[in-house]
Amino acid sequence: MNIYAGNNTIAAIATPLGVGGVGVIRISGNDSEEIIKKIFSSTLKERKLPEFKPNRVYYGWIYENNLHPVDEVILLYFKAPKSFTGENIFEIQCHGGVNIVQKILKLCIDNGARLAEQGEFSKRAFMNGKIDLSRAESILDLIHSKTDTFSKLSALNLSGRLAEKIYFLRTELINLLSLIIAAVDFPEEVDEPEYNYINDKILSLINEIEGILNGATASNLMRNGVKAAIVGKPNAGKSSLFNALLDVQRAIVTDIPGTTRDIIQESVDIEGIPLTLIDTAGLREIKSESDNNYIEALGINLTNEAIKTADIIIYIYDLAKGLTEEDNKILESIKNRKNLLKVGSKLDLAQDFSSGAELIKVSSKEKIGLNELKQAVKSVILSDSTGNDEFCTNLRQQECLKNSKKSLLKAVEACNRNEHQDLISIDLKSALISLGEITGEVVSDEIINNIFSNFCIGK
Ligand SMILES: Nc1nc2c(ncn2[C@@H]2O[C@H](COP(=O)(O)OP(=O)(O)OP(=O)(O)O)[C@@H](O)[C@H]2O)c(=O)[nH]1
Ligand SMILES: [Mg+2]
Repeated sequence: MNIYAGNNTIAAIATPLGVGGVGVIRISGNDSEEIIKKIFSSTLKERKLPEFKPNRVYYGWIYENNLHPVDEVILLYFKAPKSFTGENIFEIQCHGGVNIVQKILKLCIDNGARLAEQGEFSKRAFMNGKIDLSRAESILDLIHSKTDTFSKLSALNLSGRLAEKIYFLRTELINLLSLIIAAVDFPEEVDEPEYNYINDKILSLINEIEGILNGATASNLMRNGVKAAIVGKPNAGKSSLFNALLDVQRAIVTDIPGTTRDIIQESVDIEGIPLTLIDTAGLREIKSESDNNYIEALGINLTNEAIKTADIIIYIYDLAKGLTEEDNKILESIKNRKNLLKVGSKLDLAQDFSSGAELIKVSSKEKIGLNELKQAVKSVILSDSTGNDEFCTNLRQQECLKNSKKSLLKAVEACNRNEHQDLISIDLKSALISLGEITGEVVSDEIINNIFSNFCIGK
């Protein structure tokens, strides 16, 4: 059933606003065909409409008053229920200019559509049973993913990996509940299942849930990324290392100490984990109050802020000069920081190719030691994660899994105390509800609205 019956046809620009080859405007709802019929014609000589058949492509013109051309377009028609939203959808592919797409959208709205809210197309797809909640969330992940690994995992969820697993767990739980409830309701006819049997079944479910939760840290890291700040005294080679790790000349490099005044950050993919790399201003004490120093002092303040918020500190000193008093001072101020990596720079000048356990030696100029540094960053990141990424989950889904596990543990305890099975079934039902929240079988409007409000308009 289409729960949006009535005049509630929505339209939005589905492509990013800007100049591009193609712009797409999407219309979804009962009136989409009526609206299209008012603004589309196969020719401009006379008003001519094709007979719209589903899954066909139509060529023609979007026009305004008296067949005045707006743009030459391609129309795609998806008929309910075989469309993304489960409703009648028309997609107008026009030329990708800011004015054109906005004008066509306005025509759709003037002729009866209303502007879609954020995520409303995906929300309708969910409400009309086209996708479950975990698939809808994976669309969001896919759009925002910054690394190849995360895109691949999100695409797997979109294909139903997590949903199928949850469906399997729910089925197991429903089967167990059925045995218990049948015996509770019909004690004369049905024997209650053995406590050992119930216990084993619940433990195996807990085990499965823990398996999914093992990937939680890795999932969160891939979704949110980590921040690493490169810190050291002026001229230590921070910007050079920053550029070398990014493999582009992003930050200015000179032999003048105090070159970098601002915080520069860029994202880099460290084996599937998005790392925000931050180049900072060289740390030193500023004594005089000249204008020049004032700007540098502002930069140093920003650096100190960056140090506070970074997940990883890459501390760097010049191997050719050795550890100076200034270096030691900086090191002293950050020595208690978690995830501190020490890097010796300009290895090509130092001619010191020995390797130390604590120190990673690099030459940004000769591109030596960069992979070693990346590996060190990666192992710091993964140090508190099992690295299990079989299942990719978000915080909301993890919370549901944890709640489900909690209820199952309570059920196990009740089982061990040989409680009345009616009581055990209450905890099992709670566990079932928590699992259902992941895919959206049981979920409140508030949660649904919250999820879809993170989508962009047109998605
Ligand atoms: N030979 C050699 N020179 C390097 C290397 N890395 C940096 N340098 C030189 O060291 C000088 C300072 O490098 P930067 O990367 O600007 O140093 P920084 O730490 O960003 O300096 P500030 O921004 O002033 O704090 C420049 O002249 C670089 O060319 C290296 O690996 N080998
Ligand atoms: Mg610099």
